Amino acid sequence: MAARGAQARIARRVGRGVVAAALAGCGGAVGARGPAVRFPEGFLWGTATAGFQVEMGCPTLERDQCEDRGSDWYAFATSPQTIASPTAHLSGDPPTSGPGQWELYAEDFARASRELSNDAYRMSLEWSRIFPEPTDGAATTDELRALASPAALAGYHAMLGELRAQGLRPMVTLDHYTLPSWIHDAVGCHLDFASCERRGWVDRERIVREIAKYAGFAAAEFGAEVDVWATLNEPLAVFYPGYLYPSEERSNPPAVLLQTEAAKTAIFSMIDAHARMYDAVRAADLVDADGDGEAASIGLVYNLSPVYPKNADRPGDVLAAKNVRYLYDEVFLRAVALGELDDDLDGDAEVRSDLVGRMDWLGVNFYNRIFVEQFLLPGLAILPGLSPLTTFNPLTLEYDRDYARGLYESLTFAWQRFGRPIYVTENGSPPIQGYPEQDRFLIENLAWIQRALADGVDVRGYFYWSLIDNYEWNQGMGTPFGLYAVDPSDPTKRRVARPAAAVYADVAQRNGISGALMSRFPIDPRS
Ligand code: IFM
Repeated sequence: MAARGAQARIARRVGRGVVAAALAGCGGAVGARGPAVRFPEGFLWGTATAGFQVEMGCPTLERDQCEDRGSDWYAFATSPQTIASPTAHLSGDPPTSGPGQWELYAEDFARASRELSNDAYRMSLEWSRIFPEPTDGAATTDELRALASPAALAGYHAMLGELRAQGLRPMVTLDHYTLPSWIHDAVGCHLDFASCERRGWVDRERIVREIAKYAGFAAAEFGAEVDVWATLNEPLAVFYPGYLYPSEERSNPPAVLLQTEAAKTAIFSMIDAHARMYDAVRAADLVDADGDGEAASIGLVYNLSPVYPKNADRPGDVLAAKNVRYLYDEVFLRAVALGELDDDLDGDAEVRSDLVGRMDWLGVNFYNRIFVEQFLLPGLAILPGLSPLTTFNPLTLEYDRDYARGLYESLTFAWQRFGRPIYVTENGSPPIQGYPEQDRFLIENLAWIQRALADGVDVRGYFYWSLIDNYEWNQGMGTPFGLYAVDPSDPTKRRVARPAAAVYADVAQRNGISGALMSRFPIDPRS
């Protein structure tokens, strides 16, 4: 994405005064004085969503026009067997109670553009919506097009066209957790992991081949509308709650416990998938949609959480933190960013040439830091190759959600270690007990990004998670992250701005944090 000039930013924002009236509590009239904290010219401001979480629940569209029931997540979240399973940790909320963005996208994008003064938007395509049937036999784009759902293609073209019409640069995630059921039998694998047949990320050869085809097809189909592509979202949140420790905090199909070999296979499948998706998008997206001279900029979205020992005086905890840090922050990113693959997780990696040079940017998602304790069954820790997967006790793993400095730590770590431009692709807090207040969280995190920028980290943009309340995976509609609240039981799916929306609008409009906001949320980002 090219940096925009100041004039373009000002011109685009003329007439977008919708939030001004709401800013009394945020520092007075926009433009009355410059921001106390400024972001670089051309810094992108956006929000992030994912298809499965926002598309379904349309107020007036026929169900079969709105709903995509073809994904593993749909099957996992709606099957009576998984809902009843204590190890699936499902809320029981149907994904069809979502905010209905498949129908309401135009008003959502208008909100992001006009009310929030955003200039970018992160969304995802649903693989199972585009390809409801297997693609195994198809080789060419034409053969794939014959299998693609015309309604899905038309729907995504309409969304992308609307984003661009609203002045929002699309960042498109190709795979945000969900897989088509024809490649992953979420229910069967949850109930009987040893003998299920469609094994998703564990069927390494098949999934890498098919997801690369899908990525190439999407890039050919939507390349004239999209330049910024993310291959996968948060691989860690796929293999960890999928194959090691599903929990109430997060489960992911197949949600099986301590399947370390499968977890390893899933990690290496996703590493291969990223590289092959990168190649496929690079080959297929030849159109420079935003005129910056680059047809495709391809990255990966990764969730980083600084990891600390629960008790720094206990050698077991210190070792557990070291291993978890290695597993969480190093194994995957080292492979996709540097091409260095540690294929037995022993800490030694070898360069694999077909992985090198396949990350144009890194998306950092930041929500919390983690405290870990040593694993209470020490025998497992000494099995060769398994120690990073098992040397901590998930039951005592603790999340600290009120630690904005962790974003700074994550950004500096990623920059120093991998040296790629960074977008903060997700960061947010739901306005519920146990989480920091949304507006304070936002400002504190932005202040720490500012410090990272001042220290030379190449951060190019920020995407708040999320624009609207949406389907929070196994937690269903009960963990609402939106800047706009959506009541799932309201048939109109009306969006209602939360106070943090005005705060974010103020920041985006100024391209900085006002003195008033800095003093309302007094923090010392230098601490
Ligand atoms: O809702 C999720 C999103 O899908 C991935 N990152 C974390 C968010 C909040 O839990």
